Amino acid sequence: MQTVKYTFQPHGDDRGQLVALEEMKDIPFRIKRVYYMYDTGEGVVRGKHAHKSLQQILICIHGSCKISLDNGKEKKVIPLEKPYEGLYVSNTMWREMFDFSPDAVLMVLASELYDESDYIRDYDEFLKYVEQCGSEASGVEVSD
Ligand code: T46
Repeated sequence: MQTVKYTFQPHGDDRGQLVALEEMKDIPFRIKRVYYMYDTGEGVVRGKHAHKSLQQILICIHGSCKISLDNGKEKKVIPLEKPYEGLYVSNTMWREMFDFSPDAVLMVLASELYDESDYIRDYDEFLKYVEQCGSEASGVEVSD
């Protein structure tokens, strides 16, 4: 299973670093929403769901965490530990976020507004959904 991790271009000078992200340029979709999580407790696992159509880029802008992605057939764990790296998460990926460092701030750029009806929270339902969708799943093209 292939995953897409972006390395963004930091604009560094003697004052420090700055990363700028523009929709449809650095980010492969129009950004409709930004949210972030912090103060995540030790041992906490977040996520545990997939989406019907939401695409996202996850950036751990401070500290570190791990993301587990599962396409229904294979699973992969991707560490996020650099503020200039972004992990693309397509809709039909079961995702879990875990192993947060105490100082971790995980920021998410999302292609849609918040919509509870877009969530698939039951794993068996997710497996049925990916089976039905097959190659129709939308998002960034990745080949094995
Ligand atoms: C995802 C992963 C990576 C809102 O009111 N608006 C929002 O935009 C979001 C994202 C959440 N909420 C509320 C809903 C819940 O009462 O915030 C609370 C926590 O949300 P949730 O339990 O869904 O958080 P995570 O960390 O399990 O999942 C989130 C996103 O919801 C999800 O889309 O892909 O991060």
